[in-house]
Amino acid sequence: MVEFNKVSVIGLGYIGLPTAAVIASRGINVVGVDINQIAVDTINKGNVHIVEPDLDIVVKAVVTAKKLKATTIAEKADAFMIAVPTPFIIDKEKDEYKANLSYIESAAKMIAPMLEKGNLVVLESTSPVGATEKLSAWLAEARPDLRFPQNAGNEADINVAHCPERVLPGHVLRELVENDRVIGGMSKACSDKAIALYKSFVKGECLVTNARTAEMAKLTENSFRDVNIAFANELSMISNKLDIDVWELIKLANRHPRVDILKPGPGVGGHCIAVDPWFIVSAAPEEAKLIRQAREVNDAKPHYILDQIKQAADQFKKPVIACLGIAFKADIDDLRESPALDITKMLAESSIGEVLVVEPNIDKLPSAFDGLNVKLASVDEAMEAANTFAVLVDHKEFKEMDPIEMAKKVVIDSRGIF
Ligand code: SAJ
Repeated sequence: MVEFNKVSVIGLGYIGLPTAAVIASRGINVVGVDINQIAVDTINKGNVHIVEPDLDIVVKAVVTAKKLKATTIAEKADAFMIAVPTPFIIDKEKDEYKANLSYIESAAKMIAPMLEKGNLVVLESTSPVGATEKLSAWLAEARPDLRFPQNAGNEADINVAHCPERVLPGHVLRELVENDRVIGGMSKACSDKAIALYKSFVKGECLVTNARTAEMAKLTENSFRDVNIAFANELSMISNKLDIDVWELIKLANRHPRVDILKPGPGVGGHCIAVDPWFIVSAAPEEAKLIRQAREVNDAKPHYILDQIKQAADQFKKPVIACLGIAFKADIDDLRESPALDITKMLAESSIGEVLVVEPNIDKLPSAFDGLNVKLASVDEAMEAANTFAVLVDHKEFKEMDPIEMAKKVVIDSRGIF
């Protein structure tokens, strides 16, 4: 059994920090590395710079126990786990979407001087197919004195594997431990070593494959969701045209034992599902027709909902529109890549009337609304002042609103809660 006395996690964000904290809680020494000095200082004080339930408690415990420390400079370790962002770059002229691997390249350059024979390097970041091979090539370029799996296979001095993260924001600590993991080594030895690392903190099964399949598995999971949400979104627009209640329709269709339609909404937000399918499309544009079309359907949905809200508000002399929710999904405060926020902003920019933002998870409007005629309001204030309601997020506070009172208002309900 391989022993890991010290693990280094590169990138202390939404995935890296919880992963570092969970491994440290198993008694392994963990060094977290991040270029953000403020994040590093915050963690070393036992605090967190990201919002995730219970993460603060675990980080405080492992920092106090001296099992986790953060730094801006890489150190030697037995295993390195890379959890840096892999955003995509849009070339609007060429209509091309490409993955930006520069953070992985920087991480490779940072850890390469620290590598020693027997070390394991795992890429956790969601990546296009081939990224793990690229990572290994960057490491090999910086360390010609060591043997890497692309040339030495099982005999390599350094083992390299891909193990994509697949945790759901809001449930990260539980899913990190309970979810099954796909582990794709660049050789059998690489996979074996990576399994030993993950077995130290994962209760789910560790499923072995090669690096390319592991990369594609993660992209496939998120594309599956995207395509299926697009199907629901398309159904909602068809139903609207044919005067059918899409929620009733889906409920009925889902009573078929082999049908399970997802929920329509105002579009797809977050940093994963709306991004990852493009990695497949850009790698195989001729073949990935359905995946591209799904992205386009989901990206068009906010504009469709915006038009519906505008039409509804237009019947009033003085429209006062309450936008219920601007987060990217229910019961979180995360506003990044949020279709609800985009719709609210476009609505405010259209100057059609007064816009009230009802978002129980924040206490200050984000800078996206600077200079616009938008106010943050409570549910009660909105019920008092607004004549038009746009339900953009299915937060629990909205589900508790009085349906009889709501029936008296003009409501565009993109989440089907009323
Ligand atoms: N949404 C719908 N209808 C649905 C389900 C979701 O419109 O039926 C919308 C949500 O409102 C939201 C977006 O899709 O705007 C994404 O929400 P989500 O909860 O489905 O997923 P994320 O982005 O929070 O996390 C996903 C997860 N992937 C899958 O469920 C396949 C998570 O497991 C991944 O780890 C994460 O992406 C990631 O990092 O890739």
